[in-house]
Formats: sequence, C-alpha cells, structure tokens
Amino acid sequence: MNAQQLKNTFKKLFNAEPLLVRSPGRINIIGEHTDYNGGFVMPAAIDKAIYVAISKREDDEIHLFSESYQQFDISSVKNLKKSENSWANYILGVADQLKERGYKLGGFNFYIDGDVPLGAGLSSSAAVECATGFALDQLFSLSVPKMDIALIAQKAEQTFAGVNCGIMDQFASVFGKKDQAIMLDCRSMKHIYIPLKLDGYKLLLLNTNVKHALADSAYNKRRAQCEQGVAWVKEHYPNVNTLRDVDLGMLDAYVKPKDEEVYKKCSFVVKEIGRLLTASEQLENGNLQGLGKLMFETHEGLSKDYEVSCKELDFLVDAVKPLDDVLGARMMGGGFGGCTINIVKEDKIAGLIEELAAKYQLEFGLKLDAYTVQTDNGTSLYN
Ligand code: GAF
Repeated sequence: MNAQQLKNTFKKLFNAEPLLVRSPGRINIIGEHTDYNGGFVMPAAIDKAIYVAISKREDDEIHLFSESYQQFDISSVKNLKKSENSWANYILGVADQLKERGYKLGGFNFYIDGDVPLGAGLSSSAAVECATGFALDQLFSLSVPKMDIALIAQKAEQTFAGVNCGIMDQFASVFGKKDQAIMLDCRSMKHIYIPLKLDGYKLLLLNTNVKHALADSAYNKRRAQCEQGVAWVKEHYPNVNTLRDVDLGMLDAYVKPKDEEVYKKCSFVVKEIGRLLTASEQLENGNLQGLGKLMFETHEGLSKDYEVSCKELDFLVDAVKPLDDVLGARMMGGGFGGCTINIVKEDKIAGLIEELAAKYQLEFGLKLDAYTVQTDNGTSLYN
C-alpha cells in the first residue's frame, strides 16, 4: 500500500494531515489452539498488512471510514457502544479498552485500508485492533507499553467481537520481526525469535475461500471444553491451572471416564504443546523435513480430534501429502476455513498452484487463492 495514496485519500476525506500506521497479519507455523491453554505458539508477522491513517479532531467525535477493502462510514460515535459493523467494532473496542484503562482520548478521524485477505485465518481482525491501539497511542501520546497494546487488542476482540481468543494473533502483529518466527510461551509471555531459514523452500498459503459460519461459536466451545478438562484434573492436582500443566496420564485417569469428547480435545492440546517443542528444535537445527512431518501430524489432530477443520482444508492437505516437494502442510488458525500453510520447494510452487487450483475448482466449484508469504516486522509507523 502506498503511503502517499493513503495520505491523499485521507486529506480528501477529512481535510487534515494524517499519521500513518501499518500493522501486519500473521501466519502460525505450528502450535494451534494452544495459546489459550497456556502453551506455546510459533507465529510470524507477514508482508500483508492493515494500514491506518488517523488525525485528531477538535470535537470529541469519532469518524471511521473505509471503502475499497471493507465498506463503512460511521460518523459521530460519541459513546463507545458496539456497532452493527464488525470492523468498526474492532476499532471501537480498542478505543473502549484504552478508556477503561484510564487513557485519555479525544475525537479522531480514522481511515483504514489493507491487503490481508479477509476471513482467511491471517488475523486481519487482530491487525486492525493492533493498528488502532498503536495509532491512538501515537496520536494522543499515551505511552502505552507494547505488550499492553497486544493485550488491549485481545480484550477488544473478546468484548466487542465476542470471540474468546488467545493472545497469539495480537502478539504476532505487534512483535513480529522480519525473517523470524516467534516462539511465544503463552503462560509466562516470554518469547524468543527463531530465524526462519527455509533454504530453497518457501511458505505457501492456500486459501480455501470459505469461512464456515460456526467458526466463532465452535472456537468458544473448544475453549470451554479445554477449561472443563482442566477443572476435572484440578480436583486431583490443585496446582494445575491450564492444559500446559497436564499430561496424558492425568487425562486418561480423570477426564476420559467423564467425557470422551472433552478427552479428545484436551489430548490434542497436550500433544500439540509437545509437538511445538520438538518443532522448535527442528527449525533451529534446519531440519525442515522433520518440521514438515509434525505439521502434517498437527493437521491430523486438528481434523480428527480437535475437529476444527473442514472438507476444503482436508482436501488441500491430503492433496499435497504424497508430494516430495511439499515438506509439510496443515490448516492454520481457528479453523473451519481460511488457509493451509505449506512448506514447498521454491521452483515447484507455480506448477503446484496451477494443479491444485484446477483440482479444487473441480471438487468444490470454488476458486483457490495462493500467496507466497514473506515474514515481516510488527506494528509501526508507516511513511
Ligand atoms: C485464532 C485465535 F484468535 C488465536 O488466539 C488462536 O487461538 C488461534 O485461533 C488458534 O490457534 O486465530
């Protein structure tokens, strides 16, 4: 997105000079549905982002405008109530959270654009929230610590969008670094960067272009099932607080006899946390084959045990599994649609996309979109 164009559009709309912010979407290499269970995740910020142009107003009104990417035009929002428009909610939710925490905001004009594909599991919503938090912080000189921007963004998603999400997406958007994966411990919030050395391979995202309607409610249900499993184990092990503290033996003894479904969900998470620890060693040692194998295992677990995949995602993973040029693939993010992430030999990418797009179209009558993504830096001013 071109900074000058953003400025020009903003000036035409609001007749003022804006401050510009860029906030990226994210991928996740491995560690899915582990963040809200106190586990580890391995996301990275990407070269697709949300752009915000913002300026102060003389009054205390909030004017939001977006046209090419999402469409809304909301003027004179004085009280920070939920809007009918989900995107406006991400912005209003963040302003509301800042106020809740005692930060003083004035009125502002806000223009938003971006190139993170929507509903594709690349965290366009977290990018909007983080962009908003950072833009308001800069505009009103609030000095909000970076970590708090991520936490405020997460809380906005929970309160204004109703998704009881973990911290992965917002953390990746704020703390992303070019050429690095982040290994985040969601219990201590300590993180390290692991260089993403893919020698001859690239990360390819295949977008199913579907987002099944039950995604948000199923997400909240999975989270509740994990919490139920923890509560049953805690009756016997009082120090247990999240699935991070639980092992498979505990689940066999105290969860399986009570509820097979809850057991399946909790076992997936416990195994996935273990898988990520192995995966991080493999990435550090340059063992991409080993990492890829674990990604396939993660997909199997997400599909069969955690049950957050769908036929379109399964189709894309099954299609690449036998191919020597694809080291690993899996669904990514919350599930029920969006993208698969694949590690693919660089010179085979074009051919693979062509072949899969034809197969996908034939099977589902849908267009397959594909993006070769690069990692990138986190939320910052944009010039
Ligand atoms: C969504 C959520 F927002 C994240 O917090 C995370 O739980 C993810 O699904 C699944 O790993 O992106």
